[in-house]
Amino acid sequence: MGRGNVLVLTGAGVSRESGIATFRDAGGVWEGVDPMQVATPRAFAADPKFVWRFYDARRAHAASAQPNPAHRAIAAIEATGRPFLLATQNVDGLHERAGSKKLVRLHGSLWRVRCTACAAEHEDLRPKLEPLPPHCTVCGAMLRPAVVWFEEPLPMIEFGRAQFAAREAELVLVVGTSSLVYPAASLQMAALESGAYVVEINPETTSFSAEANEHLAGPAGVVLPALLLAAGIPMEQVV
Ligand code: BV8
Ligand code: ZN
Repeated sequence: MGRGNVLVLTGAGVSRESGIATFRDAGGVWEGVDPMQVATPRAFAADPKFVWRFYDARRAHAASAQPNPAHRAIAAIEATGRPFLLATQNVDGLHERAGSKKLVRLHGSLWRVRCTACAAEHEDLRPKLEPLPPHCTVCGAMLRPAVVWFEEPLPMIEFGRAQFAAREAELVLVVGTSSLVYPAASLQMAALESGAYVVEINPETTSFSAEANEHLAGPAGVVLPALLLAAGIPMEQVV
């Protein structure tokens, strides 16, 4: 304790106020489509074009969305210069666009593609990819979205950094996640066990709410700027 390290863990709820649907709420992504049909290695092997269409639509949607006050508040905490890490499950790139730099992407990114054969990985910021599925310029094999699907392991270095930060943190903010998807949801538990003060920010109660030291009920884009105001952290200086 007294280390001053801050870890922020985020999920889809943080982008809700940017107009991006969450996964498991009413009207969420998984209401219209079964995750097992689009977000598993098996689904991709069975119908790559169908899976690519799903991700292409999400790329187009994310490209037209803007970061909201929650993303900006998180970037402003980092900008104070205290020991900080953001570990996000989001793949939409809005944290980066709000100015967050010290971040790990636990579930990859919509804006990166990876070769299914030679493992070449690169950034691709085009909102729409034509024709689908895209192919590798190095070896000609099919490209896949560089996101983590169900039944796939999380990127080891990123998850390791988040685990380390969870054990070192004095304060952890768990923002906009249902805390249902593992191993990401194990991070807030590890932080609690190491003695961090863990605050959940979510308009709804979740499977984690009873464990958290505090639950601040409200939208992230309202609660986070209010917390910064109370802490005397300016929102404007970022980017
Ligand atoms: C693995 C990325 C092993 C791509 C996603 C049974 C028990 C425990 C675990 C398992 C189990 N059965 C299977 C598993 C494992 C599985 C898992 O956890 N399943 C759960 C669902 C039961 N996990 C895995 O498969 C992981 N891999 O275990 O690998 C392994 C090891 C070695 C070798 C090989 C394999 C991989 C998981 C990664 C899945 N990837 N997607 C893409 O996006 O398409 S999952 C998906 O859920 C999302 O992408 C997201 O990243 C993730 C988390 O969701 P949330 O962000 O929390 O979103 P959700 O909709 O759930 O909640 C939104 C919240 O926001 C709500 O609480 C809402 O109230 C709140 N909210 C709304 N508005 C606001 C708000 N909050 C604040 N402000 C607002 N305005
Ligand atoms: Zn290749």
